[in-house]
Amino acid sequence: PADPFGMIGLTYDDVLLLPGETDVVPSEVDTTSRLTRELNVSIPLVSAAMDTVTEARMAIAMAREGGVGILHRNLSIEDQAHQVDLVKRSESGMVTDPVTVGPYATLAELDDLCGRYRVSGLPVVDDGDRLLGIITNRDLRFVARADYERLRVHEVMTAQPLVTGPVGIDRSAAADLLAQHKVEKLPIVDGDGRLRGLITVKDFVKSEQYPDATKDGEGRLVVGAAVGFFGDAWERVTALVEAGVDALVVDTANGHARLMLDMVRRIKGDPGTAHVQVIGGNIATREGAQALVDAGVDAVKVGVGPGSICTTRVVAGVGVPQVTAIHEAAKACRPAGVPVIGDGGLQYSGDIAKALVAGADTVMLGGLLAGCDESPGDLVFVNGKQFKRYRGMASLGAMQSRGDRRSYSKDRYFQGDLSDDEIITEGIEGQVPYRGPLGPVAHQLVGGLHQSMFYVGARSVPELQARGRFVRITAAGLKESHPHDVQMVAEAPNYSAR
Ligand code: RVP
Repeated sequence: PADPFGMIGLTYDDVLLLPGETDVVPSEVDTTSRLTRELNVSIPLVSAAMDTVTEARMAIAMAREGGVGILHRNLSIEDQAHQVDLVKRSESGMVTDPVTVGPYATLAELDDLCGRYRVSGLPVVDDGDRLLGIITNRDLRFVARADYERLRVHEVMTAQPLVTGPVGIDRSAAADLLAQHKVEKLPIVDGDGRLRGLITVKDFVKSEQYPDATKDGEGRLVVGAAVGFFGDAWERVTALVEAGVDALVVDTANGHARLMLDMVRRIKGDPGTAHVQVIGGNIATREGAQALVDAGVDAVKVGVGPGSICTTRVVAGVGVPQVTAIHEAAKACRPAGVPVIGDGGLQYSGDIAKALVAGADTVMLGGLLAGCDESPGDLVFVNGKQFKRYRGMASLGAMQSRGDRRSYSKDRYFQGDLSDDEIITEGIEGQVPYRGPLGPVAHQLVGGLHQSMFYVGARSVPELQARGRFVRITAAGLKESHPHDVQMVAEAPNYSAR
């Protein structure tokens, strides 16, 4: 080509947003945005499909805050499908397919089930799904642990007649019944006495506590999950869809790959899976985005190499600085009405608005969320300070198999055919400061976005995308942007020096 260097690649630290005329108050802005063609989120944040970031706990917390979590795929198919199940059952107006127990199960088996699904009690049904009773903490309070192997559910449960509701009962009638009878769980039964759902007090409290939660048509939390396209990938797709997943991310380090496009078409074309939203990625060019749009994706995920734990750009010498990558991808996605997810490289809340103005509709976060309580992994203490482990999915730790646990992370980087000692890593293993629960962390991130929108004079995300303008800065400008010439003496909730 005449000009082998083409365009200049810019990233978050290369640009700032221009302040503009405004009559917007930060607290009044609306951060609702499009995750995919058919799914909206009230905060434009997505937690990364990484094994140190998103399992069910994080996905539940993210959806409650109004964003969404993408369950990582470095798990067996059953385990990942179970994670979807945990999120879908976590809370809603009504659980349509509640976990149940049979009358002849032992209390030890019941205890196992409750632990596995993190619930405090279960409806008891016979083989024909007819409701026999309910067994909760209350029934178990005076039973000695030593008797758990011996006693069976029917000996301890609260048996019929129970307070139940009819199929189709509305929210307020259900709340009235729960209050009137001072019970915590309301089984929903049909005319034949068959269990058809369960409504719990906890769900009512939760839905008041999290008014902006991301929910599906049945009031269940929305969740996404990552899949690949090698080996048993189709089995994974169908298991996740069966478990009720709302969005599948066909997840690879190079989304501009023929196999990737085939998988997108297959999911979109199969009557059993076509109703699920499909996100494709990652790409970092306009052509890559166009190929995904043409294959029929419902959102495009952008990012090759910006991740805080990623070494692709040094190991392979490949990538596009993230603001330019998002901007280029949006050129293909915008005209087609396909939302863009800016994945990786965000260091501070201000980067969210920069991503949106560059052309993203949501951003995916790894490092900024890995320090939260809800991310997998224990706290580590180093010199009296608390950290949590955070590693790339292309790090040695994530790509190596352990015991009989196979790594599904290898094929994200097209290295499924390499043995463990041949792996070419493209990521590192590290740690990030412990940040406590997600709630306050999300509050600071979204609060920063509110401030951006106020400065730009935008009441909504589409307005921000339309009005926002960049100024390119130099290294001196970046130095000026950060605190300088002062020693920090107190910790700020949303700033730490890198
Ligand atoms: P960050 O938020 O900057 O920590 O980046 C997270 C993103 O990095 C992920 O969503 C993923 O796209 C990418 N990633 C994950 N693992 C690796 C790697 O090992 N190279 N990169």
